[in-house]
Amino acid sequence: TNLSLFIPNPEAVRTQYCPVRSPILVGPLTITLNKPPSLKKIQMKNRYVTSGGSFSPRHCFGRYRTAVIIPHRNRESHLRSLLYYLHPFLQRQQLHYTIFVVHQAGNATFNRAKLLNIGVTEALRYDSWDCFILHDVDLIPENDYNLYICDEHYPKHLSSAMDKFQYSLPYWTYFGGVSALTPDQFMKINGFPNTYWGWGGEDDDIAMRIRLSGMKITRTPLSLGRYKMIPHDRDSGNEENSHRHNLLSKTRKTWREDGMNSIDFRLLSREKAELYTNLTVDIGETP
Ligand code: UD2
Ligand code: MN
Repeated sequence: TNLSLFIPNPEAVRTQYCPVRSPILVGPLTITLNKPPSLKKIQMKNRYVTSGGSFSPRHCFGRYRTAVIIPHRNRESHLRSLLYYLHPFLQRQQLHYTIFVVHQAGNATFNRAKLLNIGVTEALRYDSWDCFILHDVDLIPENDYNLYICDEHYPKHLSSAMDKFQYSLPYWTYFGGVSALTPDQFMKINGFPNTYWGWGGEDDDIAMRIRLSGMKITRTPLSLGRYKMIPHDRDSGNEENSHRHNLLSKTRKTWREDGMNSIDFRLLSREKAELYTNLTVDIGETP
């Protein structure tokens, strides 16, 4: 007899789509932010995550393909805390996902929105996605019913209730923190602005782009969109952007020319780390 016939093929059990609602969600999570765990420990707890920080549900076909994109520089301990909580969170949601970290090289002024545009550009080069999750490195979701999938109609704001704003919205059009856009929604607003260097304003520009392109913001309900922000000071190299009010007053004129159609950067490296795909980029500096 041919013994190989008796070797179970682990893929063979994957014959169906995962259910629309994952049966293994737990709801509210306890987040403790004392000492960030080591990468080794995070790897050991996430043995089905493959190189580059990717995962597919093992017993069903994932329905949703999600790319999580994290703008980053010099926040390694925050990144470890986020990976520690986010990998199990995304696996319980039965998503097909990859985590991308877009690392700004050099010491020039930080540019969060441009890094996110680059993350989307590179993620699309690598695979096709249903949804991009644009994610601050220091925000930990506190409820896994806050699904990391997109709304089919409108850009979605996921971090609607953060501890730093007493678990409510700081103002009505607020769009900072964590958001979810489909590739179509992202292209419809011409992506994010490339011209906001330093802290602040870029999130309001994005909110404005959404309105100017005829869409609305949808949000995770406040009871589920709860996040803890790891406490931190303002980073050096990310000083408050004093031009932001001036830039915002011109968004109506500039959004069609400044964004995905004008992006300019140099990809210095692309490595598959154990828990994420790292993109190191030279994005230039304030003109
Ligand atoms: C708020 C918004 C954020 C963004 C920012 C203004 C919240 C929770 N978030 O964040 O989405 O709109 O204001 O730009 O309100 N980063 C680095 N290294 C740096 C600097 C920034 O990795 O040196 C990344 C990191 O992912 C960080 C994000 O940029 O989470 C936003 O910077 P922040 O956390 O310093 O600003 P914050 O908390 O005021
Ligand atoms: Mn922060």
